[in-house]
Amino acid sequence: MIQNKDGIFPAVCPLDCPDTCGLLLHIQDGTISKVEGNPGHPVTRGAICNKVRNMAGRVHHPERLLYPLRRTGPKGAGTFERISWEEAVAEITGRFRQLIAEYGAESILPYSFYGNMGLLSAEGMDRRFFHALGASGLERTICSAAGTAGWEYTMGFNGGTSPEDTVHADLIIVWGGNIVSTNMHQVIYAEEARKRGAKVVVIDVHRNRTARWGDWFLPLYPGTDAALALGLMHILFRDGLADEDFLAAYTTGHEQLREHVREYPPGRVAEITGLAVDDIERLARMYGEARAPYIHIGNGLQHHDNGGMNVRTIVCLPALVGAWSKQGGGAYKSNSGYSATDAEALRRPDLKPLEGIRTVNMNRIGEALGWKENPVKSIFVYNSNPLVVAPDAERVRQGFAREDLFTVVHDLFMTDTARYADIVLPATSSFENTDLYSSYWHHYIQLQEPVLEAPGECRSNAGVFRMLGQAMGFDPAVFGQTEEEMIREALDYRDNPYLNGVSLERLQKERFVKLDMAPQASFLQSLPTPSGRIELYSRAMEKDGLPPLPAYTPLTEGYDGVRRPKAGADYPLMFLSPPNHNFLNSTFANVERHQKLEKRPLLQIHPADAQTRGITDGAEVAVYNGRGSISLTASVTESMLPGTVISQGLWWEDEGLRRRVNVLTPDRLSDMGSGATFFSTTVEVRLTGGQDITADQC
Ligand SMILES: Nc1nc2c(c(=O)[nH]1)N[C@H]1C(S)=C(S)[C@@H](COP(=O)(O)OP(=O)(O)OC[C@H]3O[C@@H](n4cnc5c(=O)[nH]c(N)nc54)[C@H](O)[C@@H]3O)O[C@H]1N2
Ligand SMILES: Nc1nc2c(c(=O)[nH]1)N[C@H]1C(S)=C(S)[C@@H](COP(=O)(O)OP(=O)(O)OC[C@H]3O[C@@H](n4cnc5c(=O)[nH]c(N)nc54)[C@H](O)[C@@H]3O)O[C@H]1N2
Ligand code: SF4
Ligand SMILES: [Mo]
Repeated sequence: MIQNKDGIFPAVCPLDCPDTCGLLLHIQDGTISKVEGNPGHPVTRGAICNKVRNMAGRVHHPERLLYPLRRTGPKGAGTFERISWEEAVAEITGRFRQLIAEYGAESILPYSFYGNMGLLSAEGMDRRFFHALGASGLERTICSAAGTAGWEYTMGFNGGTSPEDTVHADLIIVWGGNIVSTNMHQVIYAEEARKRGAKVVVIDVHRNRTARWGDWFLPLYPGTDAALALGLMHILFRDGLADEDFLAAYTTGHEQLREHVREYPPGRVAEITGLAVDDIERLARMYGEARAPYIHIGNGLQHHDNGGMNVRTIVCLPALVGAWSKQGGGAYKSNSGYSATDAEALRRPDLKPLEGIRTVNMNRIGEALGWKENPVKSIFVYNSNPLVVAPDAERVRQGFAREDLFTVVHDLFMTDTARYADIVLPATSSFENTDLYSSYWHHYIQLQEPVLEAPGECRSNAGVFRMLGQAMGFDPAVFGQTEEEMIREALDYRDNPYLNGVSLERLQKERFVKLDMAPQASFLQSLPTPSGRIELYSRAMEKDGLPPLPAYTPLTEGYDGVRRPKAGADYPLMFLSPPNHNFLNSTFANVERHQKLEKRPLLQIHPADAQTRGITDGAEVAVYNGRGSISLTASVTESMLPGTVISQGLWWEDEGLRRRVNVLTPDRLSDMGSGATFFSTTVEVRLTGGQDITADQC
């Protein structure tokens, strides 16, 4: 029950961020007066980011949706009328029944991601509902699926070095991650390591905040990371810096790898990556001579055509030098494996009425909404804002504009996506619910209990799908479960020894409970790869039609086979669009305070590229390719490599302003894991003199 009183209450940050902070909410007269980091939380230690310090501005935003709405105007216009929950539920279940009778249940598609990371909000009643309905499945691969596949082929288990241990590393390589903005508590641990003498190396495609903080920044061309990792291996083997005992004890295929990396001498790697030979040599020596080198693998290098192989290749490095057996050494891409709960109990895939129900890849949503055969006739969006976050965004918008598509959007705000809905449902904020949170980085499980009264008629995801399940007449034993019952079932998971001792009772008392990390000590002895070892050579990859050894494959769009767009190409600039500091994906992009901090959507461009186009700092530019065009403000800066441009942050379209970066990004899938390839794209840029242009003019 809601405490409904003033005071200071523990809470959990619900956002899709590795740090999953423990918070303290100061509540006065039923509203949040202050948000601070919980000083008692062993990882948060009282520090939180600026985004969430301003969280009250989001939770109590005047534009929060409060009532169910029905569309009254054209799709996209944002005109709605208030309806009751009874009407909304009757309309949704009525339309679903009709569609099932006419087109089959697969014509209905859920679309969700981790707008709220709570297990019950993201993977609970919602999954049960769509399973029981027999709806199409969704491949939720928009974030880090490519890298997860690459990591798992190599390591088997979806987990690596423990965050707290990284204070013992003496070399920290931040590779394709902007952790100053995206994983601030790793920066705090790295600072502790630095005090003990560690060096921080940052490998990225532009001088981001993290590069400015690190000791040594190595700028390379997008999508060339695997070549660099292969070059480092070449030098490690060549110079006798490999740990032969470790290789013999814990890996497969090191002899084949040794032969293979002969093809990647520093000169060739320099040509591919744009780095200097001396820098490649120096980095290899630093890595080979470090006592406990640690690599943080970010998302930047995963959002590419070759994203899976980038991670697969980089994660061979710790094995080469035996870093896994040194405290603080090793690598991290995700630590989700340690905190895995009982997904089957929670999501109940057994409720599906049929085998072989089709799945739709969330990166291909634009295309899927255009399918003529077995068309998608209804889409139910929650925990996500696909019009802004999904690639090839203009095609996505066209799909959502289809008159015959019955669209439901459950959100806290009238997002760009919600404007296209037939029915909009108001969502609670996470602080109004009971939910369970695990981190994909640290090892603490946390419980959120409601500390705020839900405003208006807002309902949680669990509440909405429980109600819809009951209205559809689905099994009351499944759709009548309380949050507490679901949490208990999720935690009661014998297959994961790390969950040992984590219970609802303890969470209610202690708020955050550390996983039992004892099994990690024998991590190397029991890797769940086919061989039980780190697979430098992977037969599983071979079987799946992939190169069995780590490899460098150039990006596909417009490239010349090495790394540059082809000479004379229509779209000669590589375009990157990673997150910004003050938004969380597209969350906060509608909050004025956060907008002001980001000022405006920029296009960062190297002076040489700006000059040849007559572009000066602050000029309005059109950025375009075959998919569409957006308008940004140029920021001419040496932080970029020539031939690459970047726009950070997922801004909303917001009444016709054309600044959604995903208009330009491809919906191709990555080499493995069916992941997103947002950053493997090319564009051209030109001055607009403040005038808007249409896609046809490009
Ligand atoms: N402030 C803030 N924090 C966030 C988010 C946010 O939107 N804002 N989003 C959250 C989410 S969902 C995620 S997945 C994480 C993502 O956070 P990170 O793991 O930090 O990943 P990105 O920010 O996508 O990219 C990191 C860096 O990789 C660079 N990059 C792009 N291509 C390449 C390449 O080919 N090679 C190399 N070496 N670098 C490349 C990008 O330019 C960027 O500087 O952050 C989470 N935290
Ligand atoms: N160009 C480009 N595109 C990208 C990326 C990039 O780096 N570049 N990053 C990609 C990555 S890594 C990710 S993870 C995705 C993220 O994509 P999304 O998961 O769509 O993330 P958000 O944009 O934050 O949208 C989350 C939505 O969920 C809503 N929400 C929050 N809590 C709740 C709740 O309890 N219930 C309901 N019903 N709704 C809620 C929020 O208000 C918000 O509108 O974007 C991807 N898109
Ligand atoms: S967004 Fe990340 S750093 Fe900020 S409070 Fe939430 S979990 Fe902590
Ligand atoms: Mo993500």
